[in-house]
Amino acid sequence: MRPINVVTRYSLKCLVCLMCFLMCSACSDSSTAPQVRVPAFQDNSNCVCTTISPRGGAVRNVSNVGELREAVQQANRQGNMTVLLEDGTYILDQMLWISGDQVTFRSRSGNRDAVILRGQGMSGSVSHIFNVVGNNFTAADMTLGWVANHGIQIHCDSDAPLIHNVHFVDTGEQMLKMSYRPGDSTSSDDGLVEWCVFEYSAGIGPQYYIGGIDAHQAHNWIVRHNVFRHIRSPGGDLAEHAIHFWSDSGNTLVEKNIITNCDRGIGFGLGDHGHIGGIIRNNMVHTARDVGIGLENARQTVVYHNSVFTENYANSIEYRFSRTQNVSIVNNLTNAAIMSRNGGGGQIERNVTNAQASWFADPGNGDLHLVTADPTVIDQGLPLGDVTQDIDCDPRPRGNGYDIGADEL
Ligand SMILES: [Ca+2]
Ligand SMILES: [Ca+2]
Ligand SMILES: [Ca+2]
Repeated sequence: MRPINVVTRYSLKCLVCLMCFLMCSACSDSSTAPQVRVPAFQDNSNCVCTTISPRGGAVRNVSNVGELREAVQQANRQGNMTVLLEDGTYILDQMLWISGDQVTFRSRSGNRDAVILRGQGMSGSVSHIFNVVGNNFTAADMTLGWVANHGIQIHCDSDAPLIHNVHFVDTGEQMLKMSYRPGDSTSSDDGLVEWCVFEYSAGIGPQYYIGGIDAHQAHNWIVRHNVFRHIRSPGGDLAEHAIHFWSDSGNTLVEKNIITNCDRGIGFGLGDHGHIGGIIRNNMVHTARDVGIGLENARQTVVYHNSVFTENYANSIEYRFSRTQNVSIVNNLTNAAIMSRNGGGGQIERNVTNAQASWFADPGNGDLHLVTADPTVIDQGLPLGDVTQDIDCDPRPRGNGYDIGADEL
């Protein structure tokens, strides 16, 4: 289970070729026992939210909705443009449709709380803030939401978006959506979502058809260092996961996120709409009604070093359905079971599933840092060469070995 290579976000296209090669190799090599193929995401993200570098192109400053709309029109005509928003609240009366390539929206101050883009509320007439069909879209350092559908929608084949330090609030459906069209095989590839907060201000969502990140047919996305709060359905049906990649999505990296008080945590696949490859590691997940990490028809996925605190449900991690094969679930710390359902198969090793609330700093708010050095947890993990940090970017291993779960003491 050594990493195959050193790969960064900027060489993900090489990774696609590599994964292609590996998948083909795995399929054609029927003479040996199946092995989990670990994708080559290096474990080197930085636990400091740094300002993104200028994206290039023309720069236009805006300070009101009229100027913002004019800037969008210019950006869609010419592409390659940065729109800097002055501090203030921008109340939209319709969504912003982004068709230009290489278009960036960010606050000039860099203060996420000081630039607010909002619609007319979750039952209002504004469907989105950003509805994106261009490539290389960037949104950074702002707050957005109070819309009927999605805060940001990325359409299929809109590649390499960057969503950085954005606070999503109160959307009528999923907060960040990567959509696909049935019969259209194009995909949104190489996206990065980092240092964002996704939450419902009332502590609960407006209906069940909500979620944090909902991605269909998306490939090579990275979701890291984000916080998800209160993504919960008010009724009997469950909300979608805080982070959900499905409908033939693949090679997703989900790491160092904190999820708290959500119905479901992290999902790869759902029912027949599966997922291939990918890594879920070093996350802290607290769910209030259902599974913390769910693999459904997800194959060749690794789930390493997560801490999961599950309330009102029997399983912290599930691997489910017959096409869930060759998954590896190792060194996770949970308070409920790790369970195969409906024929899911995998390598399940060195997990601790009887964690007590008292072991964690503040489990009801998703802080699953260890406050107790339980001897079944400390230094008891299986050595994994491709996990070199914990959720805090503390180096692993420390002491005499790898600590189970997301936190190395
Ligand atoms: Ca694409
Ligand atoms: Ca240790
Ligand atoms: Ca730590």
